[in-house]
Amino acid sequence: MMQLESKIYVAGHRGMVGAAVVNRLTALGYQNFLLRTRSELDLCNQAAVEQFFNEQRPEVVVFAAARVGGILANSTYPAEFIYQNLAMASNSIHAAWKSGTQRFLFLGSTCIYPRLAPQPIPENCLLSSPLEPTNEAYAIAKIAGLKLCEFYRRQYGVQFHSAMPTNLYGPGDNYHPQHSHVLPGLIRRFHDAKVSGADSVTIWGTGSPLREFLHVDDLAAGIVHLLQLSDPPDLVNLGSGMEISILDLARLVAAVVGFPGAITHDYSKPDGTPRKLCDISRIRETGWAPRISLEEGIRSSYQNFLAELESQQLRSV
Ligand code: GFB
Repeated sequence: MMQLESKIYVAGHRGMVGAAVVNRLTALGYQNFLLRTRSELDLCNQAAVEQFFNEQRPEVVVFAAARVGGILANSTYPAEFIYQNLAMASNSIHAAWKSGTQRFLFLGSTCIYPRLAPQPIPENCLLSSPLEPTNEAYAIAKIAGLKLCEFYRRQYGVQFHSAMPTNLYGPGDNYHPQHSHVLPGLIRRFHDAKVSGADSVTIWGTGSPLREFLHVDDLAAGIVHLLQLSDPPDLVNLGSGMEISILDLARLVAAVVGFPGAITHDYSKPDGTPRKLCDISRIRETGWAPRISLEEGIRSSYQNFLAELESQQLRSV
């Protein structure tokens, strides 16, 4: 089990998820972090990863490093999404096992589940039918990662396990107009429209797909909670348990930002999977529950966005 003095490697600590995990652990008194930026350690480079693990020997790893993006980035760059995510996962999981890491928490995404999975999505429907095509590349890499953990745990008795977060948002999100996920994409678009005095804002697709959103601080609490379990599940969903249509989400963002105009549609953009609500009963049974409501989370995210914009720290890649 993780102790206050455990040597903890948070892979991807500069990203939205990794940064939230480091903050949460720090607030709880953990201090012994191993952190490497991408330029210091390229997780796609097997030799460099093996050297890092051999020299540093982390006891606990939280694997929040990934090539991520919204629906358009996923469907435009499938080669990068599958290759980079597969390489990072297999290099790190294997090197961690070889160097004696006892605990490894791998983070995936609920897009690993079939496109037409039963709703809410239970963990046991993994690999039961075809994936959503817009994010198949990312999903395949993440499925490989969670299976690596499962098989190393089964064969070698190490505590390697996985969590599948639903769509995330929060401080440090990526606000790129094309590459981002829907929530930061809409915050940026409605904000720009308000500032420029535009009459309308265009959202992608029909607006009818249903999505579930989890604030990254709730996710970080869930991750730390999982790390503190003595016998964590191999695979567990981490979500809010609530869903909203993309059109209603757009209306909510418009209200928070204070944009009074109309909402129009760009039907040339993909809708993606029609519905993606995860079943969170497994994590709830272990004693974790989300706390931040969507409206509250969007309000604080808009404040973060304004502060990041003001200080020229806004991520847009
Ligand atoms: O968040 P998003 O890009 O990802 O899109 P997915 C969610 C929905 O919002 C889709 C619509 O139906 C989009 O068509 N949408 C409307 C927009 N306006 C916008 C906009 O301005 N930007 C974006 N991005 N979407 C991703 C996967 O799927 O979810 C990843 O591709 C990952 O692999 C991630 O799993 C969590 O929920 O469709």
